[in-house]
Amino acid sequence: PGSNGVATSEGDSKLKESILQNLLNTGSSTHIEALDAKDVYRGVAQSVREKLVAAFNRTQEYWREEDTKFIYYLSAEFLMGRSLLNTVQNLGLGGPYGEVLKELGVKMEALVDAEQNAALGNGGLGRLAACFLDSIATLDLPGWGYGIRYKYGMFKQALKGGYQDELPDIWLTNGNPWEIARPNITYRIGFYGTVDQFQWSPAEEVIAKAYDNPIPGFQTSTVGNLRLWEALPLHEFDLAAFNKGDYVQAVEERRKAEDISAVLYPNDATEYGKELRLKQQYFFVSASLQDVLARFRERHGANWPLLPEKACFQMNDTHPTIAVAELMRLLIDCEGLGWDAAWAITQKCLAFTNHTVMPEALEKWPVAVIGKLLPRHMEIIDKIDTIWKDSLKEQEKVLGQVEAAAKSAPPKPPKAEIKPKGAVESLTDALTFKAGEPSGGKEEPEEGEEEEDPVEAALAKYSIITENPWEKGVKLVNMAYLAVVGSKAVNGVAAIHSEIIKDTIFKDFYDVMPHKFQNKTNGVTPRRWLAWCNPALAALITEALGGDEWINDATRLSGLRKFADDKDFQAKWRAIKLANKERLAAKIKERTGVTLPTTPLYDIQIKRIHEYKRQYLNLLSVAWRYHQIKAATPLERSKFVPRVVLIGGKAASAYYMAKKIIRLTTAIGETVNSDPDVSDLLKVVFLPDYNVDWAEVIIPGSELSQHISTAGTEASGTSNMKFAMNGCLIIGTMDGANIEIAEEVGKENLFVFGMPAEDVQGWRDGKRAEWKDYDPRFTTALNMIKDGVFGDKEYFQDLADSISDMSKGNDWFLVAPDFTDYLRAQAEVDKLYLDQDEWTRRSILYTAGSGFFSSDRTIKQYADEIWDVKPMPVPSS
Ligand code: DL6
Repeated sequence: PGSNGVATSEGDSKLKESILQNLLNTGSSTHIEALDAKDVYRGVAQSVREKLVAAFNRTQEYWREEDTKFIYYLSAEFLMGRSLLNTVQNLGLGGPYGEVLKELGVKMEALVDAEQNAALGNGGLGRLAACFLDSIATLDLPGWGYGIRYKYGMFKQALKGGYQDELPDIWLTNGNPWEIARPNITYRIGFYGTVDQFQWSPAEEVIAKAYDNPIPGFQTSTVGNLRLWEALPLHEFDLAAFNKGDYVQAVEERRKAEDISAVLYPNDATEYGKELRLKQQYFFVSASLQDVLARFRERHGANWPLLPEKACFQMNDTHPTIAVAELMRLLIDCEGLGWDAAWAITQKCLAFTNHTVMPEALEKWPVAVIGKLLPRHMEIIDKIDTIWKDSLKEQEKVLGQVEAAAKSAPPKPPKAEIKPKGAVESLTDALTFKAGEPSGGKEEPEEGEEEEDPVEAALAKYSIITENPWEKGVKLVNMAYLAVVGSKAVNGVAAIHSEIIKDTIFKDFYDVMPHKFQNKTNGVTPRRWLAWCNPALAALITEALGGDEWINDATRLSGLRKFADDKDFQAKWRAIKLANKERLAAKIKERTGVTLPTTPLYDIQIKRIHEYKRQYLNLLSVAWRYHQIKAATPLERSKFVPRVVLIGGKAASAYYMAKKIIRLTTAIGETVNSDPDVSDLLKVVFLPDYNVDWAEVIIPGSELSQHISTAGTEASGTSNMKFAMNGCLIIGTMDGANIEIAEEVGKENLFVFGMPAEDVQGWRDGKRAEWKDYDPRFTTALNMIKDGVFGDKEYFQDLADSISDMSKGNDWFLVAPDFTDYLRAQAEVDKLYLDQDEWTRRSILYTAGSGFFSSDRTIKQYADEIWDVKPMPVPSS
């Protein structure tokens, strides 16, 4: 039996019987020997599921009886990855299952690989949500995630001639043993239609059907929940149309409804399908809120003022922020509350996390789109905006501004349209914004145009509804502003990020309600990201610390500090790292066909491909390294520190430059890897279809990882935390959570470089116009790309242009000015790698310093400082 009381008390023979029975029940043959890996996976998963669901039912029943307060984590993305290993381990069943599977001659690793990834997320934000669910359950906090059961998750990335090819992620074909369908839990979700006397009559309706995904905590019998919604038609089939021979019409309603939960949107830089995306957001938010309110009503009737004592909703970025208007609508239109009462409840129940300052991800929906799809919500948002701005007129700070504005210009009739400050709507806008138009500054009214009312002008910057600076007359709802106004707390995801949002995107809101703003530095679960993915290192840590308590109290990892200088311990640590590198090399061979040596330094950058993450900077330094090797004499060559450079990540389908960066990586790989002059001194491989299960092999096998965003652009990063936990050294800028990692691990142990965040804006605004100090090594590397050393010269031209000649407004993410310092840091890396004892010492210190980055710590802070939710462990019976 496992250590948490969840595990079966059955003897091994009973467990074996249960596994065998399930193999036969779910398998494609009645002969065990004839079953393939997928059959065995399904059978084993089914047997684990029985135990999981029993504990899940006990937990949920207990929480219901106790009528405790819940946290509901609303997120359009949950990047869960695979479940079998995590569930077995979290339930404490690793031992018994391992034994029985061994007896049956089945390898756990083979089973693990037979499972499809649940990739219902794009990247950091979605994986963070998954880590949070793990910690919420482990800490016995009553909490559920709420999201969408996408039929197709994050696209699969293939390489076609070195270019990204996107394929659908068909992840449900073999069934999903980890979910429980709830055909009796359904809600109607309306769209379009008209509003008459505050009553909305939707023109279209779909059904949201619930699926529960139990989330096992570790060393506890608590099993939490992720409830995902599937969209279904109200009317299954139009028989009349069918009988008339109109077969398409007969299933039209089904198809339209199913579209809503069909595909996870590849984030950012895509403009298409706006309405469908908003539909998705409203669909899952409405279903989730209706669900919570229905349970509340069952228990407490119409005692709605009690709702904030029973429920807190955390809005994960702007995607679920329509919740502000929907909660108001449900309370007012469906439950009969007055505006003020509903608003007081809404503001106490909601909290908002911002995950980016990248303008393209800060959603702004055209008023026309919301007005058409959700007319009642548009009315509510309008009223929230008006009341909010009216309330500001009484604030002393604002009053001062208004008076000052009034003195400088006599009041005039209000202008029909208000110009917002510095709004940037899409990636293209963000990139053109640098050129300075429109500046967002106050413009002189054109002739014939009426001047603004100074009071309105002073209040405009607080407006939730703003005018699109790029399209005159088009009004937008700034969803982040709506969330800030409608929430009790607003947080950023790393210390620097939480400061930046107060100074930039939310400056005006911070000025008038500073009490709302907080920081919650991200974290990752040490279960999946160290204990389960790196079992050999985990065993060594447990041995050194004299127990495995670190798995749910990661602060204990600091106990490793005293082993950092111990030569025997270092040797064991190094041997494990090497074995992990070998495992990684084997996986790379399997997935790409490339054979890699395992003696070189493994240098890794895995994350979404984005200009601000600067894979480009990495590639330029690789080009420079290649140039140096080529130019060196054989004797000089023998002094190079061999490197394997691995880059992986997906580019949003419409992100032109990101796709070129992928092609540049593969092109460099093709040239370098086949050049006999280079031999094993340098290898460059693009890791296709980077996802959670890849990460679980890559991170333990890494030695150096790159987190090199332009300072001030990466909100936090979470892979940096996973790498640190696994003893991988970091080369990085002082950005996002790198700063806190440097504090915990010791800045001297990181390879830090680059312009600090506080200088970046000044540089962009001023210095870059006349900057000409290009490092000749930068120019050489860039020219190699331009001159076709890596082929595809024409294709790379605009990519190269985008970082050439800053004075023309290029190189927004400051690749060139950071290049020199980056090469310095890279030279330090090479030097240190020659001193394996010192390298290993630092590696141990990274793991020792990573305890702070456990998502258990993050979740405790959310629970105490925002949610006010208390642990509620299920008593052992
Ligand atoms: O907070 C999780 C994660 C951060 O670690 C990354 O730094 C940040 O880029 C990411 N943000 C997003 C937001 N994009 N959208 N939509 O993914 O959040």
